[in-house]
Amino acid sequence: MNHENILVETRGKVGLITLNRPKALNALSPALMRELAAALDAFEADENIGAMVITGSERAFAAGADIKEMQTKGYMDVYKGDFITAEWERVTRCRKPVIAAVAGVALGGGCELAMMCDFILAADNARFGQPEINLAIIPGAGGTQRLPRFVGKSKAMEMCLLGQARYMDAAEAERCGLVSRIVPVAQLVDDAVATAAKIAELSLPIVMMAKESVNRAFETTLAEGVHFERRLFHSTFATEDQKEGMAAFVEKRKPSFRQR
Ligand code: DAK
Repeated sequence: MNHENILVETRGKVGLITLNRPKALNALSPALMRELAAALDAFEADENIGAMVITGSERAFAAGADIKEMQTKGYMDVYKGDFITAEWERVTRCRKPVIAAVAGVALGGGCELAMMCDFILAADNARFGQPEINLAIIPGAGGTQRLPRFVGKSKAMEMCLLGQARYMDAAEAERCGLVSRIVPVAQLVDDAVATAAKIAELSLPIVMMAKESVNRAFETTLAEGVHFERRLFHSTFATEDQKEGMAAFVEKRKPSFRQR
């Protein structure tokens, strides 16, 4: 499929999506989000893909939703049209792992898109922020909800209330758990793809169960979450891959998973 706002490639078992609107610092237009959703659909359906990476340029992961496209919209436009909601939520519905590889700015919707992914690898030049308040709007793609879960109430509140006056650099983002690791900017994409490739070597159904179980932690009580994990854990013993994984360990060989 031809895309105008993203680049899509396959590296081994990894699907790599690069946001590509350089003149607008990868501002997230409805057209871009539609293309991103379509690319994710295709990778989700592709049996040869085990994990995905979303990245941007060295200057910008994404500078937010496209302000120029939003500028003239009225309440009835965004409410009745359910403003770009379906495409934005596509990332959160992926069952295969999705890694955000963030270099440069991840602002507003860009920060929110990164947080929708399963984890964030940050380049050493990454900067995160929720500047919506400076436009007299509030975060609209989960920023007020996901950010506190990552960084706690104080930092999230400060970022959402101070906007442009309170961006977070990569070191702080790693310190407070927003990103899993910092990588030199020149190595970011290769590192993210190598990380995704390691996941893609594993048993996909088991990877999907692990992802589902971690995500349940954000939606439920501890007791319910542990119960959910236990049920999934038990079900891993119904898979051929569990037999293979344990046999390979005992026989001191590399497992050959059949994804079943
Ligand atoms: N939208 C449109 N264009 C943008 C943009 C954006 N968000 N960010 C940058 N650009 C454009 C600039 O207008 C400029 O275009 P030209 O003037 O050259 O035509 C070009 O990118 C380069 O930007 P600058 O000249 O400003 O570059 P600088 O290096 O000086 O500054 C910057 C970089 C990232 C600090 C600055 O551009 C900036 O502050 N950008 C705006 C950041 C921002 O306010 N982001 C939040 C946007 S609101 C929702 C989902 C999501 C959202 C809402 C609802 N639903 C599902 C309901 C999200 C909302 C937002 O993200």
